[in-house]
Amino acid sequence: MATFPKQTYVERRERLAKTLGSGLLLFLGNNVASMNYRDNNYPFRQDSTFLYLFGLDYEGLAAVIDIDNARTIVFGDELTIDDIVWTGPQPTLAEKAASIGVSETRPLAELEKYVANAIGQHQPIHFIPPYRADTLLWIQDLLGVKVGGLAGDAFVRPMEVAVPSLQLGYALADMRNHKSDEEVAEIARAIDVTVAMHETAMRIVRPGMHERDINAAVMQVALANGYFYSFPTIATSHGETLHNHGYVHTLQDGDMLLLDAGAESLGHYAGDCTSTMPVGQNYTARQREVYDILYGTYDAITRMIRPGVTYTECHVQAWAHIAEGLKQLGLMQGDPMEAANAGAVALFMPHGLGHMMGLDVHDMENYGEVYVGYPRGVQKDTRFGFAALRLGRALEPGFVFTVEPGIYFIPELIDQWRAAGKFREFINYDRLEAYRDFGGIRNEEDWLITANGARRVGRKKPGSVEEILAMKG
Ligand SMILES: [Mn+2]
Repeated sequence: MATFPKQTYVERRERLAKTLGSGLLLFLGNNVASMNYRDNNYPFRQDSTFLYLFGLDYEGLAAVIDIDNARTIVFGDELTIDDIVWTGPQPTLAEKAASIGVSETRPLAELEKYVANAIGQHQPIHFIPPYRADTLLWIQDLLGVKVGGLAGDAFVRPMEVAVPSLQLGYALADMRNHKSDEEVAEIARAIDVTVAMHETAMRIVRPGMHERDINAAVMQVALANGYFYSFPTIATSHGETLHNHGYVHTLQDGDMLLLDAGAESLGHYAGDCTSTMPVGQNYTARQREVYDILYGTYDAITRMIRPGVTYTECHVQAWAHIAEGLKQLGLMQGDPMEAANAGAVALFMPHGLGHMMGLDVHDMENYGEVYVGYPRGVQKDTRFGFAALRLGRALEPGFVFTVEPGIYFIPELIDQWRAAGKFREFINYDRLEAYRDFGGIRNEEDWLITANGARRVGRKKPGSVEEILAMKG
């Protein structure tokens, strides 16, 4: 039933309890979310923290780890005959709980009493930030107070507002940031299907197709493997719009298609890759020049990542590499490293170099990015470009994350910077005019930090010009 053996979940919960030391840890599973009326639902997706600790992929569950009273309880209800008629039989609650090493189960209605009793005893209650409206209301009902946004101390009576627990967020982020071998194997399965999605697009794309055809074709690959997507696919000839979810353009000879798509495995681990391929038989000479700068940047970063290197350094190196290349094209000038450090290359790459990946495609972003991607107590650099870096900490063995440099020509941003006279010492705005209609390109693959280096997770995706053109046959 669960993705991993029972012992995996037992060990995770024991380790978490040991790290926290005391208190009541409260975990609410996800419920089905309605699309347009109550019984027409989005596909069910369990909460990732619940999956990580309890592995049970069913709606309507909650759980507590009551450290002070040394008990772990799964709360839920048995199916009614109506449920069984409409949605089929399931194991009993006791069987579900036993499969992940929990021996105590109770009806969902008893959760309220259990939490009320803990509040009455002034027991500190830890929970993670709710990101769904119904979960927020559920927690507020259970605690009897409003829940605030910013994390802080555990809730204990008589606080008037409860906030997500900083201590719990850091403890979980530390565990989930370091992937075990069995997690890496599951991520590799997601990536293998992700790579097949990208290869399919490279094989079929041709002038006259629509972006929606590519979206459908890559989704077909995920679904035919029994998988789903780990985020809504981006398939566009306008890659300069970073999150382009339209699928409205007809693909023409001379266009490039940017595909940012990933599969989610049966165990709900994510893959996340981006490819930029020519729609016709080849890249134009100008596209190839810029693409080679991009892929050279990607390649240089993959040689740089190892334990101890900070991802902020990698990000600035990627910017410097891009500046060096754009200098060759006459679009930038001055010292590439200076341009990178000053933030001038954010004009061409306004997003971060990558992010953690695991049960969530941006792993644990629901806890808050700084808990996951930055060292404790460190706030993000708020300058344009730097602020978009989701991962900025020193890399450690077990980290799985994306390497995804991009080069974009965003006319509105170019105009704004030019009008403001920004970084004139580094950017040749006159030469840049000829690239206004270039679009945007990105290459993204997923890497694991090992004891003394790094390795790709899963099968290699075609990334260089030669590899991508070879897919066209
Ligand atoms: Mn990504």
